[in-house]
Amino acid sequence: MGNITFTMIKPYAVEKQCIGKILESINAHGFEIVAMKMVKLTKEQAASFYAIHKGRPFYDDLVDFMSSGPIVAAILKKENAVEAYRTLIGATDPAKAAEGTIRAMCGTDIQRNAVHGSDSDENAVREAAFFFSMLERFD
Ligand code: FUP
Repeated sequence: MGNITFTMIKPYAVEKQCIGKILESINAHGFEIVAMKMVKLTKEQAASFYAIHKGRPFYDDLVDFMSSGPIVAAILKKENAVEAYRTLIGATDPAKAAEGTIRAMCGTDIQRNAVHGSDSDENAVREAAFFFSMLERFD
């Protein structure tokens, strides 16, 4: 059971001025932010990050969307971080996400669903290393 997870505040949630609300919820639920940056991914970088979804019907649209504007990337630290953060963000589709979750609060639809959260310890490690060097993280 790992103690870090990786998150991105996606375009549109950034555009909707939801950064503050999301970070406040993250801190209020006991996650420590141990790395953070605002960046705009190129199409190639978004394609590489989401390579595990290659071939799925939504892949091309997802890559276009995730490279359409700035995102906020962060590493979060907490005991059992991956599972705890998946609970905090709610279901992939904001319409199905439980009340009070980040996706229910700031998501718009299944693509513009406010945030990404790692789905396993292995992916958390891989995704954190995709965005942050050893000099940029404090976990
Ligand atoms: P999640 O782990 O909850 O982020 O969901 P998935 O791994 O199933 O999907 C990854 C991302 O693909 C989602 F955040 C949004 C996008 N997606 C779509 O755009 N359409 C879909 O039907 C499913 C996922």
